[in-house]
Amino acid sequence: MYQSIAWYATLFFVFLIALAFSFVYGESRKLKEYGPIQEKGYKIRKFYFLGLVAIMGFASAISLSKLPYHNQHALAKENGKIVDVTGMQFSWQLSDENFTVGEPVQFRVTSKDVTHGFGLYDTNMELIAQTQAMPEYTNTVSITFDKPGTYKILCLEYCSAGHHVMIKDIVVKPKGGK
Ligand SMILES: [Cu+2]
Repeated sequence: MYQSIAWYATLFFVFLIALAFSFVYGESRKLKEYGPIQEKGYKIRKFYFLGLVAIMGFASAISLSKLPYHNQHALAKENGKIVDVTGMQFSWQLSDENFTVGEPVQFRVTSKDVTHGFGLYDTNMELIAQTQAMPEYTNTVSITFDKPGTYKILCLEYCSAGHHVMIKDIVVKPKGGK
């Protein structure tokens, strides 16, 4: 769903930009006195700037509060389980592969060889968590699975010929189920 929203929003804004360019192109062919146009332009610029600040401020305030990272980290620190993840050409190794709905999990991600990208996809193949898998570094990413099913870990960083086979299925069991 988010992908299609992003897609249509992008199309819409590209269209707006194209419209603005064609307007500017059309206007540039007319000969007019420069002074009044400049004055008008400065006025528009002020409103444009303030409008932009207002819109961006509003969008940031709304979207930042929806970022799950902080909550997820706090949850995982309290009672989450730690799973060490090692990426290598061309597979993923997990220290624990038992996952249950509702249990906060902290993935500690590193790499044995080159840089990989740890991408966790839900049952609808939507990306729900990601971090870099880098040799000699450990990056943590926390998540609480909210529905059972088969999730996938995919490599998000091109790491040579076998990159596309770096896929691992992980099965998340329902709460209380076996
Ligand atoms: Cu890789």
